Amino acid sequence: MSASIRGIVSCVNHIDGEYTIFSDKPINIKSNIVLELYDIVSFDGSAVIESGLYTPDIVTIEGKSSKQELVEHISSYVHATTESLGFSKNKKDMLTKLQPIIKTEAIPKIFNAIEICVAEFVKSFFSGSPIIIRFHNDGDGVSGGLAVYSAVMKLQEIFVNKNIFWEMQRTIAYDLDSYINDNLIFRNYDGVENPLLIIIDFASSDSSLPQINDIAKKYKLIWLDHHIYDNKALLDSVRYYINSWNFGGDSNITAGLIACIFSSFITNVNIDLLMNASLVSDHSIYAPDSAVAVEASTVLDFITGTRAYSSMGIGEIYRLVNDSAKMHEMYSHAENILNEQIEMGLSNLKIHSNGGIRICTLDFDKIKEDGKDYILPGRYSSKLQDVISSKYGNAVTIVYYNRFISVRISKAISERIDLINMFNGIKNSFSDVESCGGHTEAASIKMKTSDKEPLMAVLRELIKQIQNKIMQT
Ligand SMILES: [Mn+2]
Repeated sequence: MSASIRGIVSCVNHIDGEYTIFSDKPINIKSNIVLELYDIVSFDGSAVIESGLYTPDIVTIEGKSSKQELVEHISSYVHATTESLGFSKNKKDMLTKLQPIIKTEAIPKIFNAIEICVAEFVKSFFSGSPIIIRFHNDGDGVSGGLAVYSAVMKLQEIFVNKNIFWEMQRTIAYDLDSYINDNLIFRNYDGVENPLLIIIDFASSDSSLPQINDIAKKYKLIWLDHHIYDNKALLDSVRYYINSWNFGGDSNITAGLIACIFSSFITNVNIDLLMNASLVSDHSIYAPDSAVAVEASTVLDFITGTRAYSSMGIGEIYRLVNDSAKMHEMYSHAENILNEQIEMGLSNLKIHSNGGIRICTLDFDKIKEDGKDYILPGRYSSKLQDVISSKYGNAVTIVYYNRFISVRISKAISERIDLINMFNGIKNSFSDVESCGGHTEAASIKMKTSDKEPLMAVLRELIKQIQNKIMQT
């Protein structure tokens, strides 16, 4: 019995019959008998594989512990582990690095709030709790996802939490589908720590609100974002909501940057590249003038916004980012496709010029070639708008496809056009419009069907109203 391990069940995976047992450290086991949370168990540990899943021949239940006792065990273990990983030094180093670049009072405040989130994250991680990480599918969101991924890789060197799930979010809302999916996963577990959901770079919108409120009530939610969203009710209900705006910052402090700060407590691997890619990708004023960062941002934007790469998992993207030869290759591939598609778009544009401001429309079907990689229409609209406005100054770009009308407006004229208000008016007078959303510079309308005629009617009305707004001012 010399190799006997005695510990307390800290997490139960009901579906797979797998358990995290906390002795002097966490261990994953598969048990032949059903265990419950807080059971004190013992088993022969002579063949324990440090990082994997261990299947002892016999597991014996010796009694029951209390939540309090287990929490104390875990917290002293977490304390020792974070010391050995050098959390406080890492925090200081990152702060010293960022302060000369991002000179705002918001940064130290964000650091302090993030520190609390990291402590929660590490506690969940080592107790074996399930963790879902959802990141937006663009350069900023995926940079943040990758930063958290590198932190997870670091922690996995100590203990392999087998219950980590990565989801690339293809909508800007924490929608019902995501909510149902997360609940189904979390329902399979019982743990000393509540299951944890991490949201990066999306969901600060009214359509997320019911789902967010409910998930925050039942589970632990860490939410890193930089989209302006002023809703007091939400701020009260979500404890770990780190949005740059709520700390006296603005969208220039990107979600990817916040996620990099989060990860920097745990590891500094590749943080600079990811941070810079995030800043470049979201046009932050803090973006460095660096070719490597532009390359990384272009590649990350491309693979997250192109249908052909939609099956790439976070691990695969992580390996790509760490392979500079592959990155160069992917960059020229992305540049070729983007340029080709922008060219095609420019030659198929319809221009409704007005008061020196161009209103450009494009039928996305015109640039979609069968069998070719093509960038997702929403992302494409933004790129096209960038090119048009750099050529002709302030502009409005409208791309339509299937059931969607996607509108991009130059910042300087966005306020007087007041897109969201205009969209709501259109929605009220056209019964074929299903929904609309976005913000003053980028928004879209969704139709109820993919019939072309109702969409064209809405499009004509939209052009007319935008023209009127431009004429008025
Ligand atoms: Mn972002």
